[in-house]
Amino acid sequence: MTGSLEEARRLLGHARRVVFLTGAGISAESGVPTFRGPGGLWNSRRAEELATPDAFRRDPRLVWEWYAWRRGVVASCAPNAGHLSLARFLHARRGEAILVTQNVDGLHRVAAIQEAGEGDPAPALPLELHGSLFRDRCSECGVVHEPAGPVDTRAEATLPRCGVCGSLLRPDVVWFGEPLDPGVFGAAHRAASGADVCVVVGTSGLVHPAASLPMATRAARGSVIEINPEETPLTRRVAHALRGPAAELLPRLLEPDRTA
Ligand code: BV8
Ligand code: ZN
Repeated sequence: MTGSLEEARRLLGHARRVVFLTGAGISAESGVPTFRGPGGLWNSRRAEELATPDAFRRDPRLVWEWYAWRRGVVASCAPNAGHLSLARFLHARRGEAILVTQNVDGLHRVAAIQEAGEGDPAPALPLELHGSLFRDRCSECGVVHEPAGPVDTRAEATLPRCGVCGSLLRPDVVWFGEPLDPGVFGAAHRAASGADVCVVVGTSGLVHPAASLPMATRAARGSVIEINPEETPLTRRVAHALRGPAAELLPRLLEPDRTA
């Protein structure tokens, strides 16, 4: 694996344009449950049934109960060494490196702001393919709202409502069967198609269209580096599979001098 890490570092060192694609695995060491691993959120049938527009139409209270619980879990989590090292790399290589995430936990945003200090966090902010747990959106008129505080999920009547049209608010995330924001996915696909290297961190590579992004880099003759403790459907298509946890391997890949 060390050989692969050295070669991956060299590849990254020569790359003029880099895109990162992250999944739930990068937040695992921050204590955020993944979706499909042991104890994963989707393991209970509930989860996959709840992250759909039909579930929200049928029982908005139950769906909000699950998202309010997840907000509480994530609110107590902090970015780990993987998030922070990646944010420093994005700040240092501003304009040449772009971060795309499937995660809705907001931890990349926290890391970008933390590592920017007094500076502009923008170069390290992610393109959020699946939205954010910490924004609400009107289920009718689409207006986005900052959450006004903890959601009272005791009854449908106590759920948050839109300040513009009075309809129910929903979490501002992309559910299964819903299209991704075309502007966000378009920008992510352009970044992947134009990258010399795509670094895929902590994703099972099962959810589309996000999982197609590393192949867009390959189709444009770029190389893919994967960081994951396990093999995934992407593994056989990557140039370097770095087998291990992101909080350990990202700093060793991105900041060799700092982690020597
Ligand atoms: C779309 C937000 C089209 C919500 C999420 C049948 C019916 C309907 C749709 C489909 C269908 N078949 C296929 C589809 C398409 C579907 C899809 O891909 N389904 C899959 C499951 C088969 N996709 C969609 O529906 C998408 N929309 O296609 O729309 C369309 C077009 C036009 C008009 C109408 C419709 C929307 C997909 C978005 C769904 N929303 N999340 C919420 O969070 O509640 S997806 C959810 O999965 C999360 O966002 C998550 O990020 C994402 C992917 O999971 P991962 O991030 O990969 O996490 P996972 O747990 O799976 O894996 C963790 C990995 O980390 C593992 O590999 C593990 O080994 C590794 N790991 C563990 N520890 C560490 C680690 N790695 C590093 N370090 C560690 N320490
Ligand atoms: Zn509204």
